[in-house]
Amino acid sequence: MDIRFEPTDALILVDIQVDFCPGGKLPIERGDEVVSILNPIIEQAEKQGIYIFYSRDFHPRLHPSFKENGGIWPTHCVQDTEGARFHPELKIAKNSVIVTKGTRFDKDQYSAFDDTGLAVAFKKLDIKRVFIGGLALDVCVKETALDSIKNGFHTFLIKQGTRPVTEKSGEQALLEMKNKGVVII
Ligand code: VGL
Ligand code: ZN
Repeated sequence: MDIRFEPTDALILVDIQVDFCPGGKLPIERGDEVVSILNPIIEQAEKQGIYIFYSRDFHPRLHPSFKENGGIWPTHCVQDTEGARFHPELKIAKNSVIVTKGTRFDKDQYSAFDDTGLAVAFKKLDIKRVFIGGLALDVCVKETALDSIKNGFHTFLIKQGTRPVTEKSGEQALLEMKNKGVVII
């Protein structure tokens, strides 16, 4: 895919971490395939000097989203474990900014915009368009894209660069995003 970025664009790579890939603690089927699809886009963005934001799920052991703590997910992306690292082949660009989320003890944060201040940073940088890929389509990618729309950014989903937890909710997520104004590319 060839994206011609503009100076007021941002690229967000959502949660491309070891635990969300095959062999990880909350594996998404073929989740690792997004890396080879997104790396050339990251290179293009880097070449054009666009800011590239990498979100990471970074949970304390006591996180409320874990089944062992009454939540719905297997324990995953625990702070400072191997599973919380970015996929080893993911290109980390020169212009990269890391957005850490999921660190709170009182609630989960699926969206990279949820209580991170990211929208404020984007407004300061005069970001107008936001391109999004990563994991998982039906959870954190969806919520990030919907928050991006809510914050007034022209929002694009890089469809080939994302994978769902389940096929069915992935389809639903695409529909919901489209209905709310996300452009699927
Ligand atoms: C995610 C489930 C739990 C995600 C994070 O990044 O999509 N999914 N925590
Ligand atoms: Zn999580």
